[in-house]
Order: sequence, then C-alpha cells, then structure tokens
Amino acid sequence: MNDAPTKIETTDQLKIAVSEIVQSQSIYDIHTHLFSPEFSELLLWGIDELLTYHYLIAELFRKSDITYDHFWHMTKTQQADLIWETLFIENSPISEACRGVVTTLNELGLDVDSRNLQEYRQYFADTSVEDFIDTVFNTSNVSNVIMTNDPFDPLEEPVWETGDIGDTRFEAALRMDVLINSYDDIAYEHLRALGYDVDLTLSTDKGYREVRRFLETWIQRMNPKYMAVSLPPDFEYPEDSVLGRLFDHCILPVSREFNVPFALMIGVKRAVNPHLRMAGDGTGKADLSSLETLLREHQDNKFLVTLLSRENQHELCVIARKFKNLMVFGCWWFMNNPSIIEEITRERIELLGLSVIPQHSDARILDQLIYKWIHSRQIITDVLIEKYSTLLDVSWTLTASEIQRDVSNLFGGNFKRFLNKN
Ligand code: FIX
Ligand code: ZN
Repeated sequence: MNDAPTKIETTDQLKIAVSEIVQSQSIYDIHTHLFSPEFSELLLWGIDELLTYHYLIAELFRKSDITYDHFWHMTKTQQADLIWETLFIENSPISEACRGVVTTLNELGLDVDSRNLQEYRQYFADTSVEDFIDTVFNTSNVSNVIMTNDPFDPLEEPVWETGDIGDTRFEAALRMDVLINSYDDIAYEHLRALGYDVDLTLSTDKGYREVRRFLETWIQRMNPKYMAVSLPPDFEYPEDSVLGRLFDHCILPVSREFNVPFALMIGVKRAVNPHLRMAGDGTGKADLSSLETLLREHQDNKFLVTLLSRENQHELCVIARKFKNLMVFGCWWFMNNPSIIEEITRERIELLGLSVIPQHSDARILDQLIYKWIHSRQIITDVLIEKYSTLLDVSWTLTASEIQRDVSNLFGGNFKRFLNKN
C-alpha cells in the first residue's frame, strides 16, 4: 500500500484543501470581551445585545435624527427596535457590523428573509444560556476564548474570589487599563482601600512592591494567559510618569517572573465623542519608536501587540522582523473589516510568514463569535490560497498535512508556543 502523502499540485486541489482545512480548524480566540456564565450579567448574548453593539450604535446616529439624550433614555429593547428599523429595514444592512448580525441569525437557522425581530427574540427566549454557549462554540468552531478581566471591576471580583469560573473554555486576561491609564483618579484609592500601601505619584520602592504584590495576587487568582492594556496613539516609552514607572518597576518584572506576556493594544483615542459613550472612541496613528525601545530594552519580556491605525500596520511587521519577543496579533476593532483584514493578513504573511496570530474576534456578545469567525476564516482562506499558489507556480508542491500544520499554528499553535517560550 502506498501511504505517501497526497501532493497538492493544482490550483483546484489547493482551493479545496485550504478551504476544508481552515473550516475544520478549531480556533483559540485570544482576545474577546466575553464571560463565562458565572459572571452572570457580564455575559452578553441574544438579539437585543447584538443589535445594541456599540459599533451599531455609532452607525445608528448617522442615519437617525434621534438625540443622544433620547436614545440613552430608552430601554435596551427600544434601542434594539430603533436600530433594527433604521439600519436593517429602512436601509440595507451592508456595513460589516450590520452584515454580521445577518450572518449570525442565518447561521443560527433563523429565517432572515422574514425580517421578523419578534421571531428572533422568541428563539433566544426559548434557549438556555448553557445550550446557547454550546451552539455558538460548535457553530463557530472555537475551542477557547480569552476574556478581558478587570481586577477593579466590582462585578468580577466576587467570582474570582470563589476561585471557580466554571466553563473552562473561558480563560482569563488580566486587563490593566485602570491601573495604567487611571492610576491617580481610580486605581490609587482602590489599592489603598484594599490595604496596599501605595503613594499617589507612585515613585517609591515601597509603592512598586505593593503594586507588584497586587499583580501577583491577581495572577494567582485568575491564572491569566497574558496581562493587557490599551494605550493612546501618543503613548511614550521611556517616560518619567506613572506609566513609565509602572512598566519598569511593576509590570515588566512581574510579567517576566510569572511568564505572563504583556499585551499592548495601541492607538485608541478614548471618548473622541463622549455623547456616544462606548461607541465614542476613535483612532490615531502612533509613533512606534516607543514600542521599538520597549522591545529592545526588554528582550527577556514577551509582548503581544495589535494596533488600531491602518497606517501603522506595515511598520509593525518590520519591527516584528527585528524582535522575536514580539507576537503580532489580530486586526483590532476598526481594522476588523474585510478589506483591511485582507490587506493586513497579506502584508503580515509576506513579511513574517506564518509567525503571527492573524486574528482575534474581540466579540462582546457571545453570538458574535459566529459571524466574526465566519467572515475572518473566509478572508484568511483566500489569502492562504493566493500565497500557496505562488509556490505551486514555481513547482513547489504541498501536502494537506503541511497546510494543516500551518493553519493549526496560525489559529492557536503560535500563541501556545509563544506563551511557553522562555
Ligand atoms: O480596548 C479594547 O479591548 C477594545 O477592543 C474595546 O474597548 C472596544 O470597545 C471594542 O469592543 C473593540 O472591538
Ligand atoms: Zn477588545
């Protein structure tokens, strides 16, 4: 019997093989805002949550004359009704965020042609959250999701104190936005109230030790896959500031000691239009020389990085060629649109080969895992077919198992290897 691996020699064979392999590859989704059911109201799911996603709220105000004040005084159901009527009935839902709702309903087996919102509501009313979690993980073929866990959130704290977050498909990421971006107005008081002897300007050895003690406690509690922060485009490093001191004396040493990488999400301008609340954040191009300095001066630290500005993406790839302690990940937020995912994925593969994590979902509502991954899988499939065919063109044949190996690394293997690397 000849058990030599089947070679893929033609473009048609390649298209079939890559499509099948990417479809059947389970995904380790490394950045979401989802929660396990133990976190009760923090776990968002269902049609009204889908329709009131902040991406859609931003789009609503472009098409409706409703005032901010009026909108924010409505119930969630009323808001969802208005968004449905405005963005799906009075206009065709072709933006990526609108299309995502349609993809999701369709995949759930609902009749999108009926355009009957009450029917969709009834489906969710008849479904238990536990069953729905299984449906979503199976439909999207996602094996694990990493949450975004805020140690300063009073809704999260009691769950962490029980030491049991239930469903092990949900894993933790220790989010440090409050500590880093709001130290003097929120974190300082909070830490003092918990008995950590920190100073307001955070400039003493005692203060650094206390913050490290806080981080260590949370690392033990959460067992996070990484620590993370979102940063504005004008973030600077090194800097004689709370941020600079937190990085140097607290976060980077703890990250090294516990082998918990530090994820930097750079480029968000928070509250560009505060009337839009969570939908009001914007983007800006960052000066990446600060990132270069951080990577160069801390080569024993591991950094996961994603950027919000399209203009920064090429430069990030070049930086990643220089620093193996950097893992580039995902197409974040305003980058998570088909045309941009395609461009960025191509750029990354051309400059970095298969050494990246091409995508995360950033899902806030459980149901979104379905559309975000269907849409991204399709684009990544197309880019891989294009890139592998350039090899076929010059007589390099591939086997299905080689493609399987590559795809498995892209959708989980690279992340696991990066976590385990010393
Ligand atoms: O900071 C983040 O993790 C962002 O992803 C979110 O804050 C943002 O609101 C979002 O949902 C983007 O997709
Ligand atoms: Zn996010």
